Amino acid sequence: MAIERTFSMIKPDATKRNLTGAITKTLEDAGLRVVASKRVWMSRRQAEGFYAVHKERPFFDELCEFMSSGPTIVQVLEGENAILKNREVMGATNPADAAEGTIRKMFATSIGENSVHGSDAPETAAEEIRYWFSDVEIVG
Ligand code: RTP
Ligand code: MG
Repeated sequence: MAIERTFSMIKPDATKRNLTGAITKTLEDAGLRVVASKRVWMSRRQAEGFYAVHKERPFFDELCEFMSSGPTIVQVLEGENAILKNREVMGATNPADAAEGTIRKMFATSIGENSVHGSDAPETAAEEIRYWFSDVEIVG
């Protein structure tokens, strides 16, 4: 498996509880490398653009409200099989279903405020990285 890049976010519920370091360490301990990182307080409009794929879902408004309610850390992670590996380390969307040792099991408070985001496929990873980063901001 070749080295791959994925897009990750530490969501406002986690930055608010000062969990940026703990979550990043969990990602690093799993073999993922942070090759780009910045702290953003996204606007409602940026949240709606990022989550456009979910715009018909019943939780869309709540999700965009939450994601623009405080600071988020946006990151590019690199490693072998990075997309799947990151999804595994994150755990299930609903923390009640997440496996022991996953970020969402350890830190998430609800299905909505679930501490992290991670791309789900190579195409979405490329799109999501491009949404938040220019090439010069990614230093491998
Ligand atoms: P993500 O995209 O954030 O990595 O999470 P995911 O793939 O596990 O979940 P997805 O189905 O893509 O949903 C995106 C985000 O929307 C919020 N959500 N709320 N209230 C609800 O029922 C509900 N369902 C989803 C979560 O913040 C989820 O991560
Ligand atoms: Mg998703």
